[in-house]
Amino acid sequence: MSFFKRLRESIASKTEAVTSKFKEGLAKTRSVLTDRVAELFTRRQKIDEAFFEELEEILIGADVGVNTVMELIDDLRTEVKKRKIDQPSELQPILSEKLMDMLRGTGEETGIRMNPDGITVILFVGVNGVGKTTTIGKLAWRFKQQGKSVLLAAGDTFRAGAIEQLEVWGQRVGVDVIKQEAGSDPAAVMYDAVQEAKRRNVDVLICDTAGRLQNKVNLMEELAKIHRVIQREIPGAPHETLLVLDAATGQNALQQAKLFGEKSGVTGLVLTKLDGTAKGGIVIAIRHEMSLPVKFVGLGEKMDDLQEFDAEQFVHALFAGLAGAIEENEEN
Ligand SMILES: Nc1nc2c(ncn2[C@@H]2O[C@H](COP(=O)(O)OP(=O)(O)O)[C@@H](O)[C@H]2O)c(=O)[nH]1
Ligand SMILES: [Mg+2]
Repeated sequence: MSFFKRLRESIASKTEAVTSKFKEGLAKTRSVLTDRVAELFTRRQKIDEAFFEELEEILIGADVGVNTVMELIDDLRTEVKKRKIDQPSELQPILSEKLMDMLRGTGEETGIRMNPDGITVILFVGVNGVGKTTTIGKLAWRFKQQGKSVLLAAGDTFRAGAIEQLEVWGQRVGVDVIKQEAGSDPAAVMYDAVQEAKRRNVDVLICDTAGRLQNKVNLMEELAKIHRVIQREIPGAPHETLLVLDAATGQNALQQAKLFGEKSGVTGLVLTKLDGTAKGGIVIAIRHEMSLPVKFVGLGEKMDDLQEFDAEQFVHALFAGLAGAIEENEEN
């Protein structure tokens, strides 16, 4: 059996596990990344400096990030020397493998870290419009599907319509929302919500927050205060502080990750709007440059459009068909 046949079969068996939604969601990124890589790998007959330069350009163009690309290209150069490879097609599986290594990171647990004895509190942070409220709705739905009881806290008291938006999600999913009037102190809302969560003894409390970046210092102070209130009422909480990033903003998302990640006790990332963007390469940059796990990715606006992140599935969804495309191009 040819090398490509074997590779294709191994990819096929793995991608069976990948939902079609995941692949669909990455379609735009595939068109700027995978298709261009396939074209390069078939057009170029030899691995040389010009080949590496073009590969570099494609990866940077797909928002993989300059630092990450430089490191990746250096690694590939080393492998090419070590394995005495000179055909681009031989490099393709190595590229996939390297990307997977970068995405896997240090192998921290995926999924939500649950409180083994009591209420699990999950706090959502991130700037306006990235998808916090939507992700909370989707996550609440997931927990409900698992038979867990959920309560939501409307901690974005700042943005007009934010409380109502969370309530709409609450109704859709069938969970209650603890709220106060618009403009009230978010820490007070959190206090109320924690009391109510304890009184009802729910499994999960998910807290929304405001994300007004124009007032960075205040935002960080507000988040710290929310943390303190929750911690005081439930020791060990919040069990997760998830930073939501809009993948469609590309390098901006990486900047936000650096800004928040350092200060606000973030334990994991959610990358939204991967559907509809060609900048999916940003996931690789963020994963590589931050020591935070990507917990979920958002692939649409509906209830079931939240996917647990899995490095292997991500790379397979991105590169499924690449080996086949190269082989096909070569046959023609
Ligand atoms: N296509 C797509 N849209 C999303 C996704 N997540 C959120 N959105 C949309 O992004 C907009 C802002 O979301 P919202 O939850 O209000 O952001 P927040 O300000 O951070 O709470 C809304 O129109 C959402 O429907 C996603 O994964 N894919
Ligand atoms: Mg919101």
